[in-house]
Amino acid sequence: ANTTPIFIAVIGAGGVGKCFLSQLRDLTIRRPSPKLTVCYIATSRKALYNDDYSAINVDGAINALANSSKTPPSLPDLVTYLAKAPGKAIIVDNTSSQDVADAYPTALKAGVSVVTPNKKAFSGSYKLWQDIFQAAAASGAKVYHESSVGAGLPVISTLKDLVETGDEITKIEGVFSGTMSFLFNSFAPVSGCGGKWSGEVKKAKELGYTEPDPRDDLNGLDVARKLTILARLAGLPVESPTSFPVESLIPKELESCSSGDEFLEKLPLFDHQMDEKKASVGNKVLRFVGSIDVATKSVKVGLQSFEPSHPIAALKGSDNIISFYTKRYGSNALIVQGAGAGGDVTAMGVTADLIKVVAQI
Ligand code: NHO
Repeated sequence: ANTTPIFIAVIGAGGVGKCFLSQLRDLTIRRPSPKLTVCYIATSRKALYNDDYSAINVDGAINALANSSKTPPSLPDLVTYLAKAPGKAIIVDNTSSQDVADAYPTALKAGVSVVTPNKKAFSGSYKLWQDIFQAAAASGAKVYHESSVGAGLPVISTLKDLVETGDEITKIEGVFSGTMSFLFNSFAPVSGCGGKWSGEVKKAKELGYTEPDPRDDLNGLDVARKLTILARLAGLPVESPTSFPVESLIPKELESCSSGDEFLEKLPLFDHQMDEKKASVGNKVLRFVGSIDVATKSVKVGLQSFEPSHPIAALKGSDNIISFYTKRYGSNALIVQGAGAGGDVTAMGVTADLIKVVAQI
């Protein structure tokens, strides 16, 4: 067996990061591996690491972080630290930071692998996407990002398997946002009248479904990012998540709110706008969907109305549904469905990716 030590650096210990650390601790108890060492854990303000790469106790890491007097080094310094480790290294990026995402090419070039639920790197500029995969190909370092779409659901791995085995993707469509799924399933349920829009948005935030700032879900950008990632994997060189039509559900008047909290406070004043949209579709129900048509190279994100009997209308909770239409699968889609947001299911995708990378490096 390969006994080369592997050093793990965890960046970000918020909703997803905490769940990931707890899964990592359970993993090392279930499958003790002398070769895995967590040598770095950081939030945006604090860091835990030892210059000699000795292990950090994952169990008490959150408390130790709060009490740590160390601040995180710059990203280039972190990459240098990891590249000099006496073994292979993996960065687990549990932040939503563009700066961390921008550092992936440097890390990968230096032979440091990356595992992440952060969508920013894969849905930013097409150049960053190319830089990431070229750097990985050149050094042999791995980059896995299953939870960047559909949390722990096997969406990216399924799409990669379809493409790599020679199937042809014709269309991908579905509900890609756990937050939007939850919001519309409770605001416009198939039966009953549903709650107030602003109240449901607050609830989604409290349940940990939303992005750190809920406006990143409501403006459609979160779904646009996910579609950008899937379209690129399906072979379309989509330039950015703003290069196709995306419908925003943020009232015009609230576009300039300076914080997510201010936005949530003022949202109740605009509940009537969503009530009007809901009433305008009669017996059908509103859902927020995304689609990629590979032949026509068209990607779009927004509201659509569905018959109550449609599988998209019948989704529950914060579930996602993703249908892959391909040459092999014919007119019956390959469908992936289940919980699409939340700390534990998102962290599961990250932990599973980490296990895959550890097995390959
Ligand atoms: P938090 O709770 O804000 O935590 C972020 C952590 O990163 C904090 O500890 C912060 O200090 C640290 N941090 C930020 N910048 C840093 C920097 N430069 N250096 C060091 N540390 C830094 O965020 P979450 O909720 O834990 O999310 C973490 C990542 O997972 C984000 O990239 C998010 O997009 C991604 N993610 C989350 C979810 C989810 O359910 N929470 C999902 C997927 C990916 O499938 C989920 C999803 O798509 C949710 C979506 N809103 C939906 O479908 O409704």
